[in-house]
Amino acid sequence: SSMPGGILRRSDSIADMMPEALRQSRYQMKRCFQSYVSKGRRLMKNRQLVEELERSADDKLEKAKLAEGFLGYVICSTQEAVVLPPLVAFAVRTNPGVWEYIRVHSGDLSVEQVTPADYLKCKETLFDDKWARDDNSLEVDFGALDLSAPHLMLPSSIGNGTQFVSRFMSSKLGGKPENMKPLLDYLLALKYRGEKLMISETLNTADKLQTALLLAEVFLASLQRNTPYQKFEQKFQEWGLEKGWGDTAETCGDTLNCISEVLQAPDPVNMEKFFSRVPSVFNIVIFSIHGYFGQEKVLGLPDTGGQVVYILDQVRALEEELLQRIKQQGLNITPKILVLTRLIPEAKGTKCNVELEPVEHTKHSNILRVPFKTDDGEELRQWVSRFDIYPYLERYAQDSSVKIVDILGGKPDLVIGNYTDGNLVASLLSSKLGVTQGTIAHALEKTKYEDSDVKWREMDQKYHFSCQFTADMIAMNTSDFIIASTYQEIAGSKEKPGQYESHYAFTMPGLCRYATGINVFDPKFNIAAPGADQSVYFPFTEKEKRLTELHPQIEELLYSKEDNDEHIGYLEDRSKPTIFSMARLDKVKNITGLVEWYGQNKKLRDLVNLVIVGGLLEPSQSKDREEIEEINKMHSLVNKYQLKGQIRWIKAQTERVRNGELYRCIADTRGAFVQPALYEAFGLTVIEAMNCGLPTFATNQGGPAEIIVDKVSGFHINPLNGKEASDKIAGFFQKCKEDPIYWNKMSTAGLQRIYECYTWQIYATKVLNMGSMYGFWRTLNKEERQAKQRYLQMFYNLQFRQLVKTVPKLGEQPAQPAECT
Ligand code: UDP
Ligand code: LCN
Repeated sequence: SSMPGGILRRSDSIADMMPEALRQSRYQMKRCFQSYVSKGRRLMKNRQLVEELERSADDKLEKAKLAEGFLGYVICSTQEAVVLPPLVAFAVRTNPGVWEYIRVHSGDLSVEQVTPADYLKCKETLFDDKWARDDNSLEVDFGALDLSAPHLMLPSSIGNGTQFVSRFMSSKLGGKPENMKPLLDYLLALKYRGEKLMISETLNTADKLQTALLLAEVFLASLQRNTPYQKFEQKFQEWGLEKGWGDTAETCGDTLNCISEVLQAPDPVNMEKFFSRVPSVFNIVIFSIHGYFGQEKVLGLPDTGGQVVYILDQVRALEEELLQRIKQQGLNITPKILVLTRLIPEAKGTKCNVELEPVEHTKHSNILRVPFKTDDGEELRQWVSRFDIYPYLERYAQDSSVKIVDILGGKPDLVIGNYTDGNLVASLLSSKLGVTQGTIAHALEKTKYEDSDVKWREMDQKYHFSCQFTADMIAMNTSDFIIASTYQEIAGSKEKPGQYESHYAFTMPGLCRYATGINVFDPKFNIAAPGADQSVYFPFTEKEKRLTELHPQIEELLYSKEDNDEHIGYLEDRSKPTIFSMARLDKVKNITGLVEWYGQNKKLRDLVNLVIVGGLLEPSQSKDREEIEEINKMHSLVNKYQLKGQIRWIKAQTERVRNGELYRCIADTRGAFVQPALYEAFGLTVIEAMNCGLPTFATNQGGPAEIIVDKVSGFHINPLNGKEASDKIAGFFQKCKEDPIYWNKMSTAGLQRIYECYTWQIYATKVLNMGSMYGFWRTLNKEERQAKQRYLQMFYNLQFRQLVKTVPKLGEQPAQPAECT
């Protein structure tokens, strides 16, 4: 019963198969388990478990046999194990999203399957024994309330929520005519500012609606396709059909046909089409609360990175798509999008102290800034780190909801949160106003810090993870849908759990045990990857669009010989191609890693120059502890490897239009972009570079591994193996030298990849479809949803509010150094 190849079906239980496997190599197994328990109580991670398993083999042959056998497979799939001699409890992850928990007795090798909660209790004993043994410790099980909610089955379908939902709805609405009632009710409820859309009250049964559709279809067939809606509006109304079907005979006919099909026998394709057509979303509110949120001079300020870029581009894309849809629906409605952030009176030269600011390149979208208030109702004047803002959020939600309703002239149709703070406020608002909610997390902090859940106490003073993880749990469970940028964000890879997945079952001893936190097989999960603004990041080959007026500045930035306060180092040989990287100078961005690889690789140094944009140039200029370390490291590497003449280090650049041209100027040298991060949630710079036609090497840890298909549309590099990474880059340039066409081939393939998968247009289409579809989905199973909502409200009140009280308000503590999102 061993598992060669390690393929396990979901139905195969490890607990069932393990005893037989243990019997097969009983002697080594005893030795292995002896070694596990010999060091006493402890938490073991995958690598340690595998090492000790290998050590228990007598020779190479046996080692190979062990590794290939079922037990080797189980140990390799074990993310972590809790050793409580004589027992060892394993958390085994056989596939993305699929976990099994077992307990093995090291003496008699008996095996028992345990629940996630039981596993967590074992784990807790290592950190808070008393709490772990208390029968009445707080245990939360959000899964217990999903009684009839359907779940996906296959790991490969995780993240395809809308597809699943449309399939499920088709089968639920089909069959008997009365099954169609929810959809009919949904249509009957559609309106804008009190004015009915699509159908009037008279069409209150599926039969009546079908008859009306039939009449209208026959009638439309007699018209010219481009006949404007106004010409037959009257006729439509006589049949009980209101505005919203289309702007011409053709679009109306199309929508009619689609809804007819759905009414007769719903199928997933028409179901999806139906929700992309139905006029249900006009006003959207997007929360991005912390940081400095603005359109200029904010990038590089603490807590302010890709999230700001993402949201501004997102708003532009959503507005464009909304306008197009509304026009096609034949409606005369102005959509509105509000980005809610906090107003910071001490704005440091940014516009973060301005209440209402139009979003550039949009017609109807604005940034609305609402201040945080102190207990005595005063405006909080200064910036607050994202780790410390919990005490202000509830009040913020109340204040902003009043303003929102005021500006929009009513409720929004959709609220989308970003990051923990934005998602929590979005949850409060969506519960209060009863509107559809979407969740986005550019990064979930829990996975960034090892064992930050079980060791929350140690970190709480600095990070307040007790608040953050609680808020994340509330938001994920309240939200109707979750937008992820990549699959790995949800469910990771074969080897590594995803960010959301790591919230499935976890515990914060002394605080709360999550028997089920969030399940990645829930159909609320969807992938919609962002793009890059294509008016800024376009291919270097589009000669007529190139910003040649910026070339003298860029020339100075890259090639002038003198150091100044913007750049240090210079490039001796301009004829070489350039490798380029740009990022905040955080540790995880690993820019110093890249510099070191370059320094150590003679071949690479012979072939190319290195240009870095990021951070500040002097440690004394920075307030961020991590950045200071990285700045010092940069200087010492430049000296150690004598890089002057081959490296140019330019400080952080905030003008994105010029940055776009900078990528292209690097492409002019037939260079490449390198993103060497130790981990990257998504990686906007990767798609910016690819959009400019710059061949790209990017980390295989996180989002970029999915954006790029290795050796096809760019290259993966392993940030933990600098030699291999730098050889791979050198190999590329060597090959380009021999075959210049190769460079162009990679450049084009990168662009092709972008156009197929990573554009804001694709994103906007997907997200608006989600808004519409989940808006209906949430009306199904109402009772069950309400019960869950009650549970969440109680949890918010009894748990979250108490935790918030542990966070000092500003002025009560020295500000903590923070890093950015
Ligand atoms: N960026 C910039 N100037 C810099 C460094 C970065 O304008 O000196 C921009 C970059 O072009 C990208 C964003 O900041 O649009 C960074 O997003 P990414 O997803 O790469 O990383 P994050 O900072 O969000 O972790
Ligand atoms: C935050 C990050 O850390 C990046 O990985 C993302 O690309 C960015 O937000 C936009 O989602």
